[in-house]
Amino acid sequence: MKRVITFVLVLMVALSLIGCGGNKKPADTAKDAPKGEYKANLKVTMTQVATHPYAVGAKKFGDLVKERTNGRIQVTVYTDSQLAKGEREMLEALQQGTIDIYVGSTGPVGNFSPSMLIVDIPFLFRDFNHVDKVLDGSIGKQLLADMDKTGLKGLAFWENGFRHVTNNKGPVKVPEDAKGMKIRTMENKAHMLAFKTAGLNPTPMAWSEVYSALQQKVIDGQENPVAVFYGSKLYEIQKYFSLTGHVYSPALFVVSMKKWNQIPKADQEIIEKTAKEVAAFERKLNRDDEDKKLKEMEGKGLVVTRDVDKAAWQKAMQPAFDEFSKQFGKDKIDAIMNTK
Ligand code: EAX
Repeated sequence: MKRVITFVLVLMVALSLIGCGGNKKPADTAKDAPKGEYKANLKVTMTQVATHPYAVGAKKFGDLVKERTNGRIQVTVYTDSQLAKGEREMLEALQQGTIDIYVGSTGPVGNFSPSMLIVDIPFLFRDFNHVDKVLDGSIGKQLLADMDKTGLKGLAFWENGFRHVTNNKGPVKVPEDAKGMKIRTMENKAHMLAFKTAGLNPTPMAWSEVYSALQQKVIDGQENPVAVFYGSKLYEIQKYFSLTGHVYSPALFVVSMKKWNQIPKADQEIIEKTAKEVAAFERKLNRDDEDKKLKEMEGKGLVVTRDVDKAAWQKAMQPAFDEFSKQFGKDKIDAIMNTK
């Protein structure tokens, strides 16, 4: 009997030691926390104003995630480049884990995840239908997956839009009308080469510096979709808007991988599903009132050139298209261009 009691006591002590020194992760690792315990307030950064589709979409995302996590995960949207002066700096902050979420253009993303640069090649996308087929299909899925190794978790393609040239010198129909113009571009190699081959003088700059650079005539023009130009009131300091549509600029909903890895799996699924769901809402919002915004700005004195010679712009930017087709490979370019 004595031996049995001793055996049971030894067994109990042994088991309790395994419990302490075992390899069980501490319960307080957020990822392991039971779904009901994880709480966070995710900071969203963007260059755009509160009325831009990025911000309206981000607010909708926040409302849905809060509702779907019973208030455990809140979202705060920081517009107007409050958290960093430009999109490249914002993406660097996500890599460091100091900002949680980025909503912005793919423009600078190619500097972090090289395969993403393909979407910024001039005259690659035909129209919005073509855009949606490519970005919501296997090509878009792979471009997002390629980002994982860069410390950036790309969850969904939102929309910036077709980019158009604006300037202060005169109406622009063909590239010769803009010859030598100092045009602000994003920090994007494809855009810079495209404008160089078209005879302009590309000047990369953070978005938050553009308004004053135009005002002080450090640059003659810039290029952006209607909603960006309208939201930042560039019609106050830019007289001519030419519907060149030279590049389709996707936007991205990106989470810092450092933050992503702290979020429990079930909450990650809610966040990813919601970001993808809001993509359709944000793209529609961006597309629906482009004409209305243009007409409103014409009423304020903006001169809109609608009969741009797009073929001339495409021909002038062809060397840039050819250069990047070589870099990415004809098969990848054809896979996008042949998507019906
Ligand atoms: O993402 O910097 C740019 O020109 C972008 O189009 C803008 O920040 C919106």
